[in-house]
Amino acid sequence: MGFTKDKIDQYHTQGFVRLDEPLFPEERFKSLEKLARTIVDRNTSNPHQVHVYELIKKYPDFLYYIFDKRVLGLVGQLIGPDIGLLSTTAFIKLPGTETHFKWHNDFYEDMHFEDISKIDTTALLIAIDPSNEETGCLKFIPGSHKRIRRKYNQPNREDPAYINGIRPSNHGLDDSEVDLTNGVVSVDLPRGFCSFHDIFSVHSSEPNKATYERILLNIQFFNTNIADLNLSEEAIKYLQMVSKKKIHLQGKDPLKTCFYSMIKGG
Ligand SMILES: O=C(O)CCC(=O)C(=O)O
Repeated sequence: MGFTKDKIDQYHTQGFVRLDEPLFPEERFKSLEKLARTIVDRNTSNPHQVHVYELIKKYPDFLYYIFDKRVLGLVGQLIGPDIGLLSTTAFIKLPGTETHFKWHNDFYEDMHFEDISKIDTTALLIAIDPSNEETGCLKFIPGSHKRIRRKYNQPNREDPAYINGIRPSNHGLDDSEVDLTNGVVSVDLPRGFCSFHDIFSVHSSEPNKATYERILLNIQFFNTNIADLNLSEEAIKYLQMVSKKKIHLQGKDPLKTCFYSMIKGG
């Protein structure tokens, strides 16, 4: 298993790519699916906005699948062999709800933005349920990962998503930041399939119109080999501070892991 050269080129040009085969053998996927289902019942206090952040803190068994050699092999093809874990989130869209995502990317301005944004990152999406037109699959704007600074709408404090502590991306990018002239690509994922996107890729998704729940796991990784990036001393100190308690997965670990807290709500 692995990406062909064309697929890797597509990832770098367009900012996203789908693996055209299931991520795991069926038995392994079934055990991941069973674990993923257990989180739904415990996290539905607001059925319209169901995101479970810091998944591995609450459900450490997910790590077993993240350390899988297939996963690390694919990540390595996209961002290199030195890999840290950035964030783990489950996105659940219950049937009959309005949960959806306006155009956004997964990185918001924070301290040392210029430095931090030089680090290669990728987000793995695993479809526990089919992610398609009916359930509201992700739509990407090809090439949008090449621009990193973007302006967001101001959060509306009356919005239930805001009250529920949801990340700023839910309020969506300012219209001036959404350029659809290159078209939009829907990435359809059958059950058990996966895709990767650069976390600067602009994407959105519609509500789930099916009669069943749709769970999508989003696992973000970063390249821990930052030695050649010429980061400022302040940024390195900052990264060292925030990375102490994070998880190193493979290869070099110059920072003793990651910059998770740079990503709001990760
Ligand atoms: O759950 C969805 O449909 C959207 C998820 C998303 O925006 C993301 O994974 O960054």
